[in-house]
Amino acid sequence: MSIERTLILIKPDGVQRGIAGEIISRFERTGMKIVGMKLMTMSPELAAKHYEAHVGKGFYQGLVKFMTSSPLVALAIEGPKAVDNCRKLMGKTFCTDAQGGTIRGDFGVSRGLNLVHGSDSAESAKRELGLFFKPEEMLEYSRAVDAWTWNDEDKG
Ligand code: DAT
Ligand code: MG
Repeated sequence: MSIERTLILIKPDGVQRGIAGEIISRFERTGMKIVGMKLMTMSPELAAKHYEAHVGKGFYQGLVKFMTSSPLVALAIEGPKAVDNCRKLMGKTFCTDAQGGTIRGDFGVSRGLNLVHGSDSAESAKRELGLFFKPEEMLEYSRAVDAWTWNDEDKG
């Protein structure tokens, strides 16, 4: 089964710059399904859990300060190979390195202010979705267009 769920965050810079909607649209227009969405401010405690793999790195404190400084939009997104597909749409970590056509390449110029987070593996996605969403906050629903968006072959 290759229908996956992944965590996407529109980071505080995306919300402050008024491009959260445009960024969400990049994911939405592929046909992937938004199954959870909320505007929230990340607490230091949540940031510590979310970024536990980066504790001790030189950029860690600045990263947590940035991520907790202002509201972000958290999304749970579902679709075939959603984890890798979302990473592909995001582009490389630093906007300066990200290809045109990607979110980071098209909307940003910074290293750290890179607009968007996406889980990097199925395991991270499971863990990170659990940090941001209660099970009942991720909805199961069908759309009339689903049958024209992905089919049994995509479900692997
Ligand atoms: P990604 O967000 O592409 O998964 P990551 O998980 O390696 O990248 O790092 C998490 C965030 O930390 C990243 O989006 C931006 C910031 N970051 C990573 N490496 C950095 C560095 N060398 N200098 C400044 N910020 C960095
Ligand atoms: Mg990462």
